[in-house]
Amino acid sequence: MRSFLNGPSFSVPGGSMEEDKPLRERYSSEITPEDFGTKLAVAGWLQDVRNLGGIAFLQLRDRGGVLQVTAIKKEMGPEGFRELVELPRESVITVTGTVQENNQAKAGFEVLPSSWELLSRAEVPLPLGVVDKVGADLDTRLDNRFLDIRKPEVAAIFRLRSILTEGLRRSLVDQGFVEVATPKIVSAGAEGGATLFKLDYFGKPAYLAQSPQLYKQHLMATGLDRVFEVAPAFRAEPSDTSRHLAEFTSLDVEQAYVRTSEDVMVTVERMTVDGIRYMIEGGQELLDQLIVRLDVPPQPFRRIPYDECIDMLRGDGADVPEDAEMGTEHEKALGQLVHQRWGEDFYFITDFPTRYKVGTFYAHRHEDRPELTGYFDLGVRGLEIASGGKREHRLDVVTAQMEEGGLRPADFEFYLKAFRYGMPPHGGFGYGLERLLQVLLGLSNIRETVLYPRDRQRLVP
Ligand code: AMO
Repeated sequence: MRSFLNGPSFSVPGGSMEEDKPLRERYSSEITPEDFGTKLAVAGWLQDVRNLGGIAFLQLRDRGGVLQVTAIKKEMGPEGFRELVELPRESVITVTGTVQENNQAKAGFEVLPSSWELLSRAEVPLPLGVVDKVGADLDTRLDNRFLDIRKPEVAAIFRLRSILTEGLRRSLVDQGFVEVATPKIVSAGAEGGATLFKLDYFGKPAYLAQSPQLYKQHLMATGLDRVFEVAPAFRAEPSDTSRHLAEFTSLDVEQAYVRTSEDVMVTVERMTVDGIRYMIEGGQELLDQLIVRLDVPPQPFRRIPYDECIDMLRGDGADVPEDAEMGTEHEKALGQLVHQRWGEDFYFITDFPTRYKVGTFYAHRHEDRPELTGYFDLGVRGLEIASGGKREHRLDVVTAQMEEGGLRPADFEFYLKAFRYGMPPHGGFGYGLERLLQVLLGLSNIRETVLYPRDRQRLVP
């Protein structure tokens, strides 16, 4: 610790009195007028230095914000002053000094240092500026993610993500769900072979889980009755888009004794509304920082049968071929139409035709109209956030649906076994956490919502 009021003192291993001092006693945001006149330790990154010769204004950034350290050459001595003001930007320092009111400083106070210590010297030049006005491209930002996240507006995304996740969790716990953890190294996929990551499991073929689908259904045969999981899901997505990741966080829910998919939609709706309300209440300052205005969506969310969605799109002049499923462009257009027509952003597309869900062997089909499933998607402003519905819980029917989808029931024996000895009717959904955050914060690329995104190009950092 450099102390220039009581003569120089240096860090000695095992050390001096100074060594016992905490590196930080307050975050910048915790300092109040009550602290004026007291001596405190603050710490963080040296964001900027304005050196006027005899006096220098240092901006010290920590998790809570930025505070000003005012260095006066006369008091520090020329050597100590020079050492401090010439430190490279983004070096980490701790400063002990007196807090003093100063209306010229942005925070309304400054710290007059009596000692400081360099904790980590930053190399020059920085691969990414933290306070630069001109934005770097996303790839440079992701390559230097630790620096990127030092920017308060980027950190805000991850703080909001944490609050949102907690809000969603709380809602599910309030609704009687139990949080579970299922394996991510699995023997069979549930969402089609095209996006499976294969791996070698002690000489046997295995896969990274695309979804906890088979396990969450399996758990319906255990009596836990209502389960949820927040965990990574892996998809070898063939193309790079702004809404797909190779590793995303899937919030999965499964509940027993559902009559129809409507019971599941009620859960989705309540969880979504509770989660957003929690984020608005707990994260208003962060939302303001990102200039995002959010309202709790009105309930109930509109339910629009798939066929009606197609009619709406065609009525608007879209070319939706008879035998093709709605594509991304159609989903986006539908989001706009729903907004224009009803001023709503959240809506369910219900009753997906069976022909588009043949791969989804676990979907329950309507008894009276087997050409339709009870499956739904939750759409938000043209982005699919969740999908789910009532499952098929009858062994013979689920086996037949598997075969129809080109799968071998023998590969799913562990799953089917749970259907043989008393499987209650059930339903559930998979919900993309990053997609929800992307749409709520109006981010153009889903990668913005992930600390270290994984896609076809990116395995590092
Ligand atoms: P689905 O495949 O529709 O359904 O996935 C559910 C939700 O997960 C999100 N999602 C993704 N997010 C980012 N990148 C991806 N590559 C990606 N793929 C999916 C979406 C999507 O709506 N087992 C079923 C769910 C169920 O029926 O319970 C399933 O996984 O938000």
